[in-house]
Amino acid sequence: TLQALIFDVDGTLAETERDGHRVAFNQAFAAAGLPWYWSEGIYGVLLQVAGGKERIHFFIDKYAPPLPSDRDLDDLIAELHHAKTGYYTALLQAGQISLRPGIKRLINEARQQNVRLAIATTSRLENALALLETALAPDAPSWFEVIAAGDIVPRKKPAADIYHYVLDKMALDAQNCLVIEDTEHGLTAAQGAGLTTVITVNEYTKRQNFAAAALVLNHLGKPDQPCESLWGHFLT
Ligand code: XBP
Repeated sequence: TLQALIFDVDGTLAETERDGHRVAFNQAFAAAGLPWYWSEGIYGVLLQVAGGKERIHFFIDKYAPPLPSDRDLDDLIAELHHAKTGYYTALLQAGQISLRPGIKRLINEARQQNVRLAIATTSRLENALALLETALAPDAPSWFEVIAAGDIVPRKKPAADIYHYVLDKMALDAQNCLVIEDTEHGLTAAQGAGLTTVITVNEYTKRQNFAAAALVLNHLGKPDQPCESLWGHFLT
C-alpha cells in the first residue's frame, strides 16, 4: 500500500528553472560584475548538472568564460551561489513562480488520505521552503515530514543518496512510496533507491529517457490528465 509521496521540487512542483533559477544566476553574475549570461539554450545544457554550485563549476569547465584572476574559484562560486539564492527567493516572494497544475490538489488529497509527504531536492533548503510557503501555503513546510535538500547528502542526483536519506528518516520501505519527478537524473536517483516513480515532463525534460518510470505524464492537472489516474494506479 502507498504510505508516502516523495516530491522533487524544481520542475516538478513548479517550473522554477527557466524563469526562476536561471534568472537568479544571471542576476548574481551581473551583480558580481561578471560578463556571463545564461540564455535559455545554454541553461538547457547546464541543467544536465544538478546543484547550483556544481552547475556554475560545469559552466566554467565547459565554456571557459572570462574569470577574475584574483579570486579563488571555489570562493567565487560559493559567493555567486549565495547571492543567487537571495535573488531566487526574492523572485519567489514576489509571486513570480506558481505551482504546476494538479500539484496542490494531489498534495491536499494525499493529506486527506493520511499519505505521508516528503521532499527530495538537489536545490538549497531555503529555496524549497520559500516555494512551499509562497506557492502552496505559509505553513506548507510543516505538511512535509522530511524536507531533504541541497548539501544534506554528499552526492546529488542522479546519485540515489537523497532518496535513501528520506527513506531512512521516515523509516519506510521503498515499495510503500511513490516519487514524483520531472527529469531523467531524478528518475535515476529514485530508481537507485528502489522507488517507483511517476514523471511529469516539462519543456526542458520532455525528450529525456523515462523508460524506467512507472508512468509518464505531461502534468498532474485537469482536464486531459486528471490526477485521479494517479490515485487509481497507486492508491488502491
Ligand atoms: C534542481 C536543480 C538545482 C537548481 C538550483 O534539482 O538542479 O540545481 O536548479 O539549485 P531537483 P541551487 O530536480 O533535484 O529539484 O542553486 O539551490 O543549488
